[in-house]
Amino acid sequence: MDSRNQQLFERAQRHIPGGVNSPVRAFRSVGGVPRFFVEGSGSRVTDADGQSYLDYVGSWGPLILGHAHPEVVRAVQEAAAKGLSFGAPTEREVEMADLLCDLLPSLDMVRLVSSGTEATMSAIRLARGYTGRDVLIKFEGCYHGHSDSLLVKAGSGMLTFGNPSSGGVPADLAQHTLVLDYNNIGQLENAFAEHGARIAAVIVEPVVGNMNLIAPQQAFLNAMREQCTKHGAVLIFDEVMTGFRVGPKCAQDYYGIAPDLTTLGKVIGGGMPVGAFGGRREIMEQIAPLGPVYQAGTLSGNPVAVAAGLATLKLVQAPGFYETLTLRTRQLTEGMVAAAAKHGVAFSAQSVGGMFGLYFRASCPQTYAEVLECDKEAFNRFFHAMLDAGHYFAPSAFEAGFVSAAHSEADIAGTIAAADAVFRAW
Ligand code: KE4
Repeated sequence: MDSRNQQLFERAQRHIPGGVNSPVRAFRSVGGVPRFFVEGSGSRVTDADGQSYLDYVGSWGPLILGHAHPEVVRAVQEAAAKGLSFGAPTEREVEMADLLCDLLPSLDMVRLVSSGTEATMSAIRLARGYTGRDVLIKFEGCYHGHSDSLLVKAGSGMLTFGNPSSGGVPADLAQHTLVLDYNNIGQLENAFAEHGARIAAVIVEPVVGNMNLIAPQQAFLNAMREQCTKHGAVLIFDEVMTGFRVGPKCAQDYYGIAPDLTTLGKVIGGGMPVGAFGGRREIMEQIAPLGPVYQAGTLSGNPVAVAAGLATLKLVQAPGFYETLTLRTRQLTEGMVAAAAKHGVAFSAQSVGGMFGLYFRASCPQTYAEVLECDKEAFNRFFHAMLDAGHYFAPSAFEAGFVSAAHSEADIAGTIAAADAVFRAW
């Protein structure tokens, strides 16, 4: 008899492409049947077959407090009882804007949207409108959502402009995107030397979470800041994933870099659809209705979603929140590294704040090329062995993982013990 997950997956594929509403959920990278979740509570989720898992995906980052935090749920219920949406300003959006600008010194102004994709798409249009330039620099392996200018892969040869990495993206749009190598300072400086006057913006994940986790070299971020300042390009920190995940004031504070624009999402919605872009006043004042760069959204600043985000952002500001989250995450990665070493498995791992990377490679990769050296089949084998043991990791070797404040020391120890058993049987 097929499992309930299998039955649901077969049914889902009739009317939903691939049976999922976002590709990574389909388990195509790891194989097998995706789990259909019916409930989450704290550090755990339960699937349609009643199987419970310790959750290290957390909806890809938003659930930093764990699932169904009572104060977040209550905030949503109270807001919903007063109306789901107005398409008009509400005090809660003003509270959110004030809070974000108070927490992030680089934000003079901020605009709320409904997803990270909308945030980065809008920030790129704004940077192009503000500078009057077209060229965008991004880095191979970084993901910033699915707007056309970002679905671009490196052109052949060095410093050549991009080609579409997705169907439906016009070549003459992709050609405005220059795709460089993450942590490669020389290449970045050469690109500015050659094209500086045409570069509207650089968009970067200050800690990469979309080619597995890659930590930046401080000199790389410093060079990026210097080059953007020197050439009048807009530095966009895409903090959709790192925002309030790596620390109380995001990656920009963690690495001491003030971007010109910041994009946010995930944690600032606490599991509900909220994104944001913000930054220097002189740039943000180019956005409609003040300026010539158009951007809009029916549900932007939705009061129910913002209520979840506000409740989440208030709770993560509690004294010691990030110290504990960082400690738990480090305990997880160090425990798994020790277990793999004990059993002679080529494995490495690292964490930044509440996010982590696991690699079937002897040392942590620092570049996209080194990520590609990781043993993907080994990861897939590990993924399924841990899934069967009740520990749910991202269903792809090219994704970061996340710990929540709801993960107890016992949870972390349990996952390490499960990994030890998997490595022992390797
Ligand atoms: P959304 O449009 O998915 O809300 O955000 C896009 C985005 C932008 N910037 C960064 C740094 C991101 O990580 C994301 C989305 N992250 C993926 C996880 N790799 C979301 C999961 C998915 O696509 O289903």
